[in-house]
Amino acid sequence: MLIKRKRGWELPESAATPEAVFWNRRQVLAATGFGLALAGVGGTLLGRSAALADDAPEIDPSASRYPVPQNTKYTLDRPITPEDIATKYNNYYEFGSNKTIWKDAQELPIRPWTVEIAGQVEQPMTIAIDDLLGKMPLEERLYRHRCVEAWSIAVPYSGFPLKALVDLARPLGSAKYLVMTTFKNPDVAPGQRQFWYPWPYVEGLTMAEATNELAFIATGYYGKPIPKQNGAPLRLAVPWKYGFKHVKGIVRFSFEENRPKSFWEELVPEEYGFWANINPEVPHRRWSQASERVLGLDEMRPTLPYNGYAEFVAGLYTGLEESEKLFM
Ligand SMILES: Nc1nc2c(c(=O)[nH]1)N[C@H]1C(S)=C(S)[C@@H](COP(=O)(O)O)O[C@H]1N2
Ligand SMILES: [Mo]
Repeated sequence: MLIKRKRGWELPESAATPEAVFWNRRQVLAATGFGLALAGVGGTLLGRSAALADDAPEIDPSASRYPVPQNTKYTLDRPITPEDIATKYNNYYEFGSNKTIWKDAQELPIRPWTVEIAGQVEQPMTIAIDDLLGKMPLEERLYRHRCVEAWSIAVPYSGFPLKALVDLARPLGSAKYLVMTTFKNPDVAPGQRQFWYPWPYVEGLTMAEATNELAFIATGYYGKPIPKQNGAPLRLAVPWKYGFKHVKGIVRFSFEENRPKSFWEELVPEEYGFWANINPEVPHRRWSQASERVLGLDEMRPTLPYNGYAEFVAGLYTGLEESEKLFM
């Protein structure tokens, strides 16, 4: 029972075992609304497919959208990090506090996935991820990523400018901040059973930051749908800010009048704040931020102000230096 392969969400040749093909077909049926019809055909069949589903590779229904054209405006000063490193050395506390959560993150179901647009907007709405992807202008960008822990990577994200989502949401004049929230599902995310963390993970930007051209929502990585460990189906990328601002697995965009308290700020306010702009001259309370370990190269490199993106974003902060802790 072979299905003709013509779309990205279908399987690569190598993976097309009979089980995988069956699983594939089941997903197609579910996606087109024929799932119920299949259920009517026979419980045995369905039962068997469910049993096989555990081993079958999961097919991301957005795969046919990638690769997308590259926006060449954003350039790197170093080679792209090998994909195998960027997808296997991660921070995602929902799945554990070590760097090797990539396997555990596969437990996260990413379909169906509904995104809520809420707060100070003309019309609050919920939208299914694949409908949202269909509305957004997808492009690829090469960005540097600098973690507050002083390691860095350089990666190809696919996705859309956050401003496109803001335009879709039509915020009211009273909206001052955009607050983004990660899923909460302790059944699949063991870290979320650790009660001392303030789940769900929350991050925020000012409206000026959110509509800056660099603010990006990544939905793809290395020319494919973004892997779960990197924040599927959508995560923030704000490359002038430390990595912890790059909230993963977003389910909610809320436009707010008041500044949110983000996950790390709530947990360790002496060390992590709202702004988190990268500045080599402002050390972390426990280590220097002057240089960074470039993953994949056996190399330390000096960290640049705003991670090298000052020309795009430094102007956002004029006049705030005195009153705000911009660099933690
Ligand atoms: N929901 C959530 N988002 C998160 C984190 C997290 O623990 N939970 N970690 C952050 C940190 S500290 C970093 S450095 C980046 C890492 O992204 P990457 O694993 O895709 O490189 O994700 C950020 N987004
Ligand atoms: Mo980080």
